[in-house]
Amino acid sequence: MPLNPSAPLSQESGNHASVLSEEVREAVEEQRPVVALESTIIAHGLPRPRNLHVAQELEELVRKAGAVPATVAVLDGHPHVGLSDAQLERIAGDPGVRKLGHRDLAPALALGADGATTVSATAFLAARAGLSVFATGGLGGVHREWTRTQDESADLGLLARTGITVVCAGVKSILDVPATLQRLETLGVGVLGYGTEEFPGFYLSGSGEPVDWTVRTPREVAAVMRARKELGGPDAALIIANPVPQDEQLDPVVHDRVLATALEACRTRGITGQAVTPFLLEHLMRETGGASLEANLAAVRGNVRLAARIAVEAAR
Ligand code: PSU
Ligand code: MN
Repeated sequence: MPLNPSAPLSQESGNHASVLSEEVREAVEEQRPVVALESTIIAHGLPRPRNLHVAQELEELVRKAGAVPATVAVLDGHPHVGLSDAQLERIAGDPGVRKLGHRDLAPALALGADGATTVSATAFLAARAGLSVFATGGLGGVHREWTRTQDESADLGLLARTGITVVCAGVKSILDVPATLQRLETLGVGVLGYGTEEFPGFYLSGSGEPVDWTVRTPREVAAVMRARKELGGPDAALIIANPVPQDEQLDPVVHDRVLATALEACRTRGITGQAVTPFLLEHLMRETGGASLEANLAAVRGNVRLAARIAVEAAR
């Protein structure tokens, strides 16, 4: 094994090009708890310079809970699992960093690009690096305009064939939540409500949609992960849907009003493709005077804390 953490490292199950930080590599080898963190939320989901502070804070939350943080990103065409402080600063500070879904990884590697990884690309790289727990804010999903745009996040298809546990506050409420839940069912992706019988609503504690299964402790989540392993599958993700605390959610009335104007602005300005989600998040942040950002951050913090506790429990 090369000791230089910046040298590309082949993983046991093939010639995966991912560079694991030394800390992450050791933790994986020793089967200690590790939590994967995505970087698109840092580069494209939060305003600079607060995004860097958040990225650092999230890593700190993982450490405090006794796990190793592994933020995932592509730098100079190398997929990194676990970033140094300087690498995290690059992802947070450079406006030229691209947004990479899993289909973008091969071109980004071949062309030596820098990129932040979405849920789909992060789950792909994290699972291949041997990680089993991942935390984010809200997943991508089926957009409300789907009949016109056919916009469904690549997150769903990738999660359907990647056996990783993803802690999130549901799917972003800018989406068609019932349609997304239906797609997750069709795709065979497991959904567990954490301490709730209602699927969370990202900025809101609840979406109004029920979940079929409820778990209440990290130990219960770890037991589900173990049962899935014993069964030998299915090879789909397990979503732990963890609501933002009620006293930190966005005011539902404000949410509904501002969301309507955001969707309208997206339509009239002809925003499409990868730009849609960052546009909507940014619009909501501006029009709520920053309140949506605070709710988003509260959700992410809660998810990262819970993911670390699950990773600790799963590593026992
Ligand atoms: N969660 C957040 N903020 C974000 C995202 C998630 O709180 O910015 C990102 C994730 O990286 C997710 C992506 O994968 O949004 C979905 O983008 P799209 O809808 O274009 O697939
Ligand atoms: Mn999309």
